[in-house]
Amino acid sequence: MTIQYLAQKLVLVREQKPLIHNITNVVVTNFTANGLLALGASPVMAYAKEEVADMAKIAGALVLNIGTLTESEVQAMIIAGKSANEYGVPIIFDPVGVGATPYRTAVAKRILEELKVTIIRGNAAEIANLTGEDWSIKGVDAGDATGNVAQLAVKAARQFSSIVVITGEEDIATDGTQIYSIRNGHPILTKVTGSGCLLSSVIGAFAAVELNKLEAAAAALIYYGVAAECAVKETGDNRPGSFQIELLNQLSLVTPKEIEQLARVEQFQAE
Ligand code: ATP
Ligand code: TZP
Ligand code: MG
Ligand code: MG
Repeated sequence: MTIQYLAQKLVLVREQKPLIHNITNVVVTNFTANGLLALGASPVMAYAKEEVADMAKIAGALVLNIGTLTESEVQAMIIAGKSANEYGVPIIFDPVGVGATPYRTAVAKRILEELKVTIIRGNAAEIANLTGEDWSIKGVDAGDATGNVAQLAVKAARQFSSIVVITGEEDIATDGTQIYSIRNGHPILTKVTGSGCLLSSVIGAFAAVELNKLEAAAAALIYYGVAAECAVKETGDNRPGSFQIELLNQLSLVTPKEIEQLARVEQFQAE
C-alpha cells in the first residue's frame, strides 16, 4: 500500500464528514468532540439506553470507551453495539484501564463477547491484559513493562477476530496477518489526557469512510501522528497546554502532502 493512497483517506473523511457516535468517558468528551470537528467529522455523544440503538444505526462508526464506566453506561454500550452490528456500522473499542481493576476487565471481556468489534485500540498494557497476560498497568496509563508489541497485537487480533491497534512510541495496527508499524507522533502526547481516546474516535472516522478497516486504522494513525509533530513545531515540546490546543489546529490544517512527506510507516507480514 502506498503512502499517497493512505494519505488520501483524509480527503474522504473531510468530504464525507461521517457522523461518529461516541459513548466515551467524562474526562475526554469535549476534547474528543472538538478533535473530530477539527478533522472534519461530525461527533455526537449519546448515552441514554432509550436512544443509543437509533443513534448507532445512523452513524458511520460507533466508538465505545470504558474510561469512566458505570453499569448503566455499559448497558447502553451493549444496546448501541448490537444495533451497530445489525446495521453494519463499524465498532471501535477503547478498553481504557483494562487490568487496573477486576470490574473493568470483566466489562471489557463482556463487550468483546457480546459484540462484534471491528477495531480494538489501546496501549500495550491494556491489550496485554485483554488477552490474559499480566502486564503492569497504572490506572489508565501504560506501565513500564516492555515486550514485543507487534507479536502481542497479532495474538490479540487472532484471539478476538478483530483488528488490533496498540499505540505508544511505535504504533502497530494488525488484522493478525498484515502488520503496519508507524513511528509518527511525539512523547508530549502522553502529557495530554485523552490523546489516546481522541485517537480511537479519529480511527472511527476513517473506518466510517474506508471499507478496508486495517488501511483505515493505519491511515488514521499516520495522520494523527503527523498532526502532533506539526503541533510541536508550533508550540515546542514543553508546553502541554499550548500543545493540546495546537493539536486541534493541526488536525484541521494537516494536508495529504504533509502526511506523505512526514509518514514513517512500514508494512510486513505476521509469522
Ligand atoms: P496511555 O494512557 O498509556 O498514554 P493512551 O490511550 O493515551 O495510552 P497512547 O499510547 O498515549 O494512548 O497513544 C496516543 C497517541 O500518542 C498515539 O498517536 C501514539 O502514537 C502517541 N504516543 C504515545 N507515546 C508516544 C511516544 N513515546 N512517542 C511518540 N508518540 C507517542
Ligand atoms: N481517567 C479515566 S478515563 C481517563 C482518565 C484520566 C482519560 C484517559 O485518556 P487517554 O486517552 O487514555 O490518555
Ligand atoms: Mg497517552
Ligand atoms: Mg487510553
